[in-house]
Amino acid sequence: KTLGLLTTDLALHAPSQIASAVKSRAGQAAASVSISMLEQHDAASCVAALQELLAQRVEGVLINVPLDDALAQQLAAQAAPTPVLFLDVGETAAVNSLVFDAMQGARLGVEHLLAQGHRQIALLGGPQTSVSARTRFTGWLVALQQAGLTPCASAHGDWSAASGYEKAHSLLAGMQLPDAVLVANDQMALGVIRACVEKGIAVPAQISVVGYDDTADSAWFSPPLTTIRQTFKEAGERSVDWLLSPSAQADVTGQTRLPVMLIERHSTA
Ligand code: IPT
Repeated sequence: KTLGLLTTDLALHAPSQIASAVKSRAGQAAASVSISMLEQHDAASCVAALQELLAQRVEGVLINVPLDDALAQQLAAQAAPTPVLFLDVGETAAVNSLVFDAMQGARLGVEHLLAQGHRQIALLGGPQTSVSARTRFTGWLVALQQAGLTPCASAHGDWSAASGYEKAHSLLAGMQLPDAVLVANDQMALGVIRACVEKGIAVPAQISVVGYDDTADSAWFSPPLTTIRQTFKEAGERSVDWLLSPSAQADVTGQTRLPVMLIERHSTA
């Protein structure tokens, strides 16, 4: 059996860890995985990449690309009757999906900082083209609002450590330093911590930093990163299991939401 994986940039840690889990699980089931990586997420690139995978007669396709509802639905229709499972779509997309609960993750990050007494909280979101980045950002805003707060500053990066570093310089440029920064992924948090070190700002004594992902390196950051864990291995394994199961052939669509958890390390206090 052969499965297809259509993925966003594998230079990013989260998608590469998902791809790794997909490969291993498929291997255990004696299935092979044909991987197609997209540099652009526009409709034409997605349609062409999916077409190439389907031409290889794959028996099911996993799509880990941030997609708005209409494009996700278009791709599912293009692949039919080959089953497709989406890993990065919103809850209103009429497709089969397995996603992490982004609202829960955002809330856990905010609640953790509030419990430590922080009130001046800055936000560093992911790219606004990504549905998950938008949901995390909205989740933070809502959770802050519920506590009667608005963010003292906000910015958006592109998920890379370099963008986290650059945006941190603007977030930390004001007269008054924030108490804390919520960052939409660990790679950007790495850049934020580096910017703090350069500015002589102690993490966590002067600023607490919360990441998002808990990719394999995050426990080795300096200081070890407090972050929201998404279980990428589980997501990869469950996706493969689903595609290889009879449920993938059934005509029902639905979203499975995996819970996330806060991992408290030493970048917050
Ligand atoms: C999401 C990661 O949280 C983020 O760090 C980035 O790598 C992004 O993927 C790339 O698309 S996880 C995704 C399954 C929502």
